[in-house]
Amino acid sequence: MAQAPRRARGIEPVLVVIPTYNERDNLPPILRRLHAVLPGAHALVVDDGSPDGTGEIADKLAADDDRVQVLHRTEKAGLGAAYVAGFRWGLAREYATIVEMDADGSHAPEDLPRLLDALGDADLVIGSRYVTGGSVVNWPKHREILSRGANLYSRIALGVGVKDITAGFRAYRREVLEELALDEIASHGYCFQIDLTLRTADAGFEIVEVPITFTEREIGESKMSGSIIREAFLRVGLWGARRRWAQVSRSTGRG
Ligand SMILES: Nc1nc2c(ncn2[C@@H]2O[C@H](COP(=O)(O)OP(=O)(O)OP(=O)(O)O)[C@@H](O)[C@H]2O)c(=O)[nH]1
Ligand SMILES: [Mg+2]
Repeated sequence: MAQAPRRARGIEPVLVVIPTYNERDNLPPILRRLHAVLPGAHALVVDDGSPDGTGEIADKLAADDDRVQVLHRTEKAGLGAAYVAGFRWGLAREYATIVEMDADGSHAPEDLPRLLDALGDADLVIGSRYVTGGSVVNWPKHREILSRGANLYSRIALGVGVKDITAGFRAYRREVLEELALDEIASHGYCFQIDLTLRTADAGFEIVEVPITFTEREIGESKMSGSIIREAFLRVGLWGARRRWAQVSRSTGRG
């Protein structure tokens, strides 16, 4: 059956997947802010057994609010694995849209209605720091250099025209996640975002970036690490080399 034109496809119900590791003080306010702007949205907290008790706090919030659910995982297995588990949970239910959002306040729930509006004309909407109107607040210079460098490196290596390919504030139509081979995804850190963007673009889906203001966390600790940076650097380099090789093979008639 031919697909309905995008505009005719609804975006509700919406599931917002929020991965958490040691975010006990950040989680209650972020859920409050989410439901203040989008009272109808459901939230799925994916907690990796946070030692600070975030999982128990999430359970209490869920007990008081039918719109909040919690997925408990036993150990810290990285952002990518937490999102894949959350996506599967959402796909097993009737959600039309699945959102990725951090718990630490860097992604403003108040920006989410604009992301969802843009999904009327797209399959993936990325909340972008690096398109006109986007910005970053309170980031130390080295974090901005790292993020901009990772984006530039990814654009050159992969040839994908997305300005903020590492961004983690996103809205996917369920059809995209249904089509991507989620069990093949092995990326752990922010390279998970690059991986999914690449797969979404390669599958021919429409990607749109809308500007957001990204604010450095005020409470809790960043999980960014040397191994997350190394993972992104190596995987993006490998994907880029594979893409170039495929191009060369095609142009010389060998592929
Ligand atoms: N479930 C789960 N959540 C994680 C894991 N690592 C990070 N998170 C969550 O993913 C979100 C983003 O992680 P952050 O630590 O803020 O990482 P970041 O945004 O790349 O780095 P900063 O900008 O320095 O904060 C937060 O809500 C974290 O609690 C993990 O291994 N498992
Ligand atoms: Mg963060």
